[in-house]
Amino acid sequence: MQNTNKIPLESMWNFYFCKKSLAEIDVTEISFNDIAAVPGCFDTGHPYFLQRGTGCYRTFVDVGGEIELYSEGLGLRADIYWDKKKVAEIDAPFSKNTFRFDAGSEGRHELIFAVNNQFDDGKASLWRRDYDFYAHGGIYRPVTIRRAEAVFAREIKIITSNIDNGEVEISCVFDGDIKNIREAEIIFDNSLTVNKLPLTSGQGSAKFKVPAFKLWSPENPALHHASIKVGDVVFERNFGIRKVEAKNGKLYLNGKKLTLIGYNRHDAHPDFGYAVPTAVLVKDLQLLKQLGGNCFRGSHYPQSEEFLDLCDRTGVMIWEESLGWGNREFSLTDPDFQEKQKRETRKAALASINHPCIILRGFLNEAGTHLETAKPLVKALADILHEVDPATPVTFATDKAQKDVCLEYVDVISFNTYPCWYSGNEDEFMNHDEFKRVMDGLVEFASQEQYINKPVIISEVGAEAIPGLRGGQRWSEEYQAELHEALVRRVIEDERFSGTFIWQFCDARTFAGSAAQTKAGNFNFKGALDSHRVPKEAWHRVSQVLKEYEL
Ligand code: ADA
Repeated sequence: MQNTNKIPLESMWNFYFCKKSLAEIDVTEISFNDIAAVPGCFDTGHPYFLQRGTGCYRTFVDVGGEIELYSEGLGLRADIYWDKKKVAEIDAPFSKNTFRFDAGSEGRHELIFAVNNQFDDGKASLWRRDYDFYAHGGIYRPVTIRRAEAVFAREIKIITSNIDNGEVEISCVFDGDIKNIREAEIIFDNSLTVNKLPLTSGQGSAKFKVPAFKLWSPENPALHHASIKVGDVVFERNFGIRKVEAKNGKLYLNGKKLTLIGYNRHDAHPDFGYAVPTAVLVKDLQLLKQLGGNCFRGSHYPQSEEFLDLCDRTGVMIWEESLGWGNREFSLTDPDFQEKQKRETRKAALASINHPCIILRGFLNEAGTHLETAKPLVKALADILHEVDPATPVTFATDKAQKDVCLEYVDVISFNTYPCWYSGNEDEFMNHDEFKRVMDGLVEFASQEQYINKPVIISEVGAEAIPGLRGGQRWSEEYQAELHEALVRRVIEDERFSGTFIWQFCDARTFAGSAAQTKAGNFNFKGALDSHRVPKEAWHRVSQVLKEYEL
């Protein structure tokens, strides 16, 4: 989104909660009796703690004429009202949406977000009650309002085409008053050269060499900037020049073999839900870099613009995926679920297309990919990601291991596996033979001819550790530390692996009574840090192990 014409919005809105569905809400009858922060989740604390219903947020905006309202992400769904009239609906959590509409005459207008967090138990539900992460209600990410320009961008993609000469391909789709527009003028990094991109019906793509280019890498996360002028409107975009390859069974970044060592990270905090403030985002990146880690998997949903910008700037590599978790056949074959998955996967990839930190794109975590009936959707989603972002390898995390029948559609094989936690769970103490048996089995499977050229990642592995519990037995901090150490050593020393994302970065709220293996105390305690980012023994152990290797 360009940075001009932005209308400042309050960070404190009026608020009203009720245990009704969106359909039952009549915004003309709401008496706003409370206040709430935006972004913010209403169910993280008293008096709405873990309540389910509709939180109505209201603010006032001084504007008029055609406007663009950008909602970067909320959950689980919302109806948006302007002066008591519904102007938009959002039916997908974490979905990035822009709405253009006439705000009416210049003056003060009322904006209401009615946000609902009740479960949809239907086949097409994008957040089922058995998902192992808490379905918070709230406006997770920023809401932005701008005065609409005559021309607006549906797509601006800046994709690296040659890392040797800094060449990028810029592809644009503009809309609005484009009938007399024949070209866009592009300036890189405030250089004096004006590059011309021919446009036909608002669309066009061309290759340009970026002057004095620098490659983006974890060690040197160099960023570039493009000002793209179309008519009188200027679109500003940051981007990076980098090349990610999945070939010969390994991952490469800018021609150099990659070993990913990092964590699965929920963009969550017990006090803020999914509306994680900047200070926590920076803290998480600082902790990972201090440890010697180099990546996060954004499990299991699209990441915030802010977090991706920070990862671009700090060189932390990201696996981004659209929202899906353990979806079974009845969803995977449901046309409505398929349409939502395709729509949201495309939308998420397009929204984050210019972030060089994203080195893997995925979808459908632990879906029923052992089923032939899963193939059409898996292929469709992989095709969408390859079409939207041809420069980033595609994967999905499977827990079906040797039974998976959908790996042909992706560039990278990613195994979620829990040796010595879900398998071998009769052992009180870490069973290294069991760990080796499981890992050897995955290597053998992935070394078959049809898979040998695909890189392999251990996308999840871990154990619960109750903070402070000691003794070396299951659920203790030492048990988790021993497992994380065994994993990191195996992944670094075994040529067949290109890396691992340990499950998980920090403890995160889930559900006690769902199919999510009934987690103790409503938390998933597999974090290497507790939910307030205080290290457990496993964090220190991995830090020590990483110092032994020159990654
Ligand atoms: C799965 C899932 C994670 C988490 C993990 C666990 O692999 O992908 O979201 O639920 O298991 O803790 O069991």
